[in-house]
Amino acid sequence: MREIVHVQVGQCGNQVGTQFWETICKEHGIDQDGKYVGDDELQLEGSHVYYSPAGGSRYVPRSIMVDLEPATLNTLRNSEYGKIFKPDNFVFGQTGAGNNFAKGFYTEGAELVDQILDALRRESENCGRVQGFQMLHSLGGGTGSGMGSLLINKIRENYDRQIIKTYSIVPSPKVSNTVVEPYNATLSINELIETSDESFCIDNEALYDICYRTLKMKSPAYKDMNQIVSQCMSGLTTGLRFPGQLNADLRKLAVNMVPFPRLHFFMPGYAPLTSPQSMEYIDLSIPELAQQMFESRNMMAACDPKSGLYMTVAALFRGKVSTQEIEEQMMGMQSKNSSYFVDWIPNNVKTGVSNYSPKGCKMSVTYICNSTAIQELFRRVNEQFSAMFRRKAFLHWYTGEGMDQDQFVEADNNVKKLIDEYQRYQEMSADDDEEDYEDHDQVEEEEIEYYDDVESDEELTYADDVGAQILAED
Ligand SMILES: Nc1nc2c(ncn2[C@@H]2O[C@H](COP(=O)(O)OP(=O)(O)OP(=O)(O)O)[C@@H](O)[C@H]2O)c(=O)[nH]1
Ligand SMILES: [Mg+2]
Repeated sequence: MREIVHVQVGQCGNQVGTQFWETICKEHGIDQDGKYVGDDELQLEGSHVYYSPAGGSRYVPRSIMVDLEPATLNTLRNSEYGKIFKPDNFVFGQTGAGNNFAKGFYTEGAELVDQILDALRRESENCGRVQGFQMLHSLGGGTGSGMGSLLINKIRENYDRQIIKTYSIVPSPKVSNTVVEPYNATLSINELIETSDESFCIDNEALYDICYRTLKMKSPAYKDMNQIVSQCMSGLTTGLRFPGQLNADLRKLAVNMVPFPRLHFFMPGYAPLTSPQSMEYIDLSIPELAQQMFESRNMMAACDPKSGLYMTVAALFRGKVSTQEIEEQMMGMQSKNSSYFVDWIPNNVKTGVSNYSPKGCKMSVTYICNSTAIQELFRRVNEQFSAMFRRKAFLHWYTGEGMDQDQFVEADNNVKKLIDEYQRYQEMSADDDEEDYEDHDQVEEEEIEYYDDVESDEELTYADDVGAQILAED
């Protein structure tokens, strides 16, 4: 198993990251000083994927912590596991990106990016052979979205053979009041479409609903939501960190999960989702887990999988469970739900088992879905984007940092095209012949109503017209 370099960017990236590292340290038996205190040799076998061995038998997370302001990183440094990180790997600015993608991508972020790349280079040079990079960031914040995107582009430029995977936290008005987040999210999704190989969409809207509805929390805080994300990320990385067959490296995951290069946005899911208080009252069983897997309330993206079709699914069960029973249950669930799977990818559900169970839970399942239902998430962000962009609201903050309005048009078109691609594969059937596909291509291209890539002036006229129309109606 080859090494992974992890980068966490911005407030969200670092807050979620803090909990992710705490969770996996506990699984690997690594204490707050980086010392091994475990009792099972399995814990260390794959630990080099995420940890570098250091002097005095210490294990150091191969993690780079980045923000454009110092506060969040100071909190991280002083947290329970703060001392475990390498001090040189904290890279920060002073000003923040003020919720502005443009500051993260073009101005403030651009000034800091070389320092981050140096840290990345140092880490990669210390590895035998890096398999890839993983980034944890929000799509709503200026640093997470803007500098996160810039960094991914730079990593791609410098390391063209390695896999880039992102855990991208999608903004929701249920959780944040910052109005420009749909702009930041759209601009960064535009970059992720082209540059990342695998993006796990972790949606604050879904996390909020899970806390509020399933876990019955009255006012969920980030800490509660991040607890769920870290459980899920621990599950998503189990195949990389512990011996096993399923998704044992980042490239295998991409090869099995991504049927078309642009469609690499995954909906992760996790079961059981139970409040710690009720955990001891439920009798966990494999049928129960397999049942929960197909429910929308267990998805980390606020999309109903039954509104679309699964193209590919990978499910990893953890715990001392019977492989045969899992195979049987999964076969049963698939045949019962066969109408929710595309019929043109045979055997599109992969299942694996890791005997090492998560802390505090007898068994669990984490699964990755590449489903056409994810278009719901992109549609939601796109509608919020369009409502503001139609009136050019808040645009001056971005053009003030040197961005051009055409970049918004381009990003919006790219997201619309992505939505359309998901829709198109949802409608496709194994019986369509090849000619149909070609026709389909053309029809789709004509049908979509993109913003034109027009000169700024013409674009303005369009917006004015809309404004005028609304005024007239009033
Ligand atoms: N789940 C989760 N979401 C968070 C957390 N902190 C912030 N967010 C979300 O992230 C978005 C805001 O981005 P931040 O990460 O705070 O911003 P940043 O990357 O630091 O960028 P700037 O502060 O604008 O420079 C909003 O959508 C928040 O709801 C967190 O700890 N957990
Ligand atoms: Mg911040």
